[in-house]
Amino acid sequence: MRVPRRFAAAAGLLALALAGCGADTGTAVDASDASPITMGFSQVGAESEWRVANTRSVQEAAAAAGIELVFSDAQQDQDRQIEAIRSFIAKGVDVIAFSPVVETGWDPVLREARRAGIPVILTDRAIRTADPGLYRTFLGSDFLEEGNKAGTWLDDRHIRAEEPVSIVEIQGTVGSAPAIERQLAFAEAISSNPQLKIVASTSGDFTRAGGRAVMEDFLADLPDIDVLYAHNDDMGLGAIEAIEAAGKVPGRDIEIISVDGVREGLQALIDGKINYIVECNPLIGEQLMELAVKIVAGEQVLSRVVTKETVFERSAALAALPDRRY
Ligand code: GZL
Repeated sequence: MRVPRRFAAAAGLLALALAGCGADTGTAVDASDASPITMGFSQVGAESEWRVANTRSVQEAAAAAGIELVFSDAQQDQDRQIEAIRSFIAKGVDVIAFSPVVETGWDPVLREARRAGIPVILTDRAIRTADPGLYRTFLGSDFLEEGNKAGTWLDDRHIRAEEPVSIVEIQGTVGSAPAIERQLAFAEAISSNPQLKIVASTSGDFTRAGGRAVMEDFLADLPDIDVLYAHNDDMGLGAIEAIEAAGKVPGRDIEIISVDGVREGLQALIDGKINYIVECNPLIGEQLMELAVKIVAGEQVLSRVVTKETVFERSAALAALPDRRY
């Protein structure tokens, strides 16, 4: 029978304690007998190149760490994620990690995990809850900082604008932490410039097809668009298809700001079709596994671990593209 690492760790600690009291347990658990850690991981989906890279990072890091990964793709559906988490609890995994597709609605299932004694790690996206004890740590980007970087760049670029600058925004998945916070911080960053006006904002659900469809509608409905702010490269690239189909020049007729920094986004930046990209780093697999090992071993970890990220203009994109892993 598999001895879950957490029981093996506890048994090992108990054996050590008893030995210290002179009791000869004769059955000290050798930690090397313990099974590898089993992690249940519920992924949002495969909606973008960022997500594909994030999944690959988690899977490769689990293999490298000798962690048994039970992986579930929710296809951007919260009910499927809740179902997956319940299956991990039933399986008796040692730790659960997941990237919540939206911010709310997680308390009941996370309370079930807590009752089962299974620690939970949030990766990539945060949740909104009145009970932060439902998870041990949140490893992911600072989306407010990302939105602030995007807005500050645009504000600096149009600091002396004497005419209104019409901005359209293609948001990520409705209700998701990145969409909420990238929208909030961007609007805040441009709020002191009276010429910068967001004239339309709609969700493209972080997909290329969604970005193209939303941009087609914007182009049909709005006579003058000066800037597009896309919450990820995939939607920005879809929007570029629509802009070109409308006979306009992306990056010149319509300036484009995007988030992520996937290969194709950097290439579009180099080609002058995107003007600025705020990086959002998907390669958090190694950090996730390090956190999981510590938590299962009963060690304390920081409740918030922010991933390191940068920004790209054309020269930085040229330098980064050759070694870009995603
Ligand atoms: C951000 C992540 C977002 C990416 C998108 O951490 O949740 O979801 O920006 C992805 O590309 O779909």
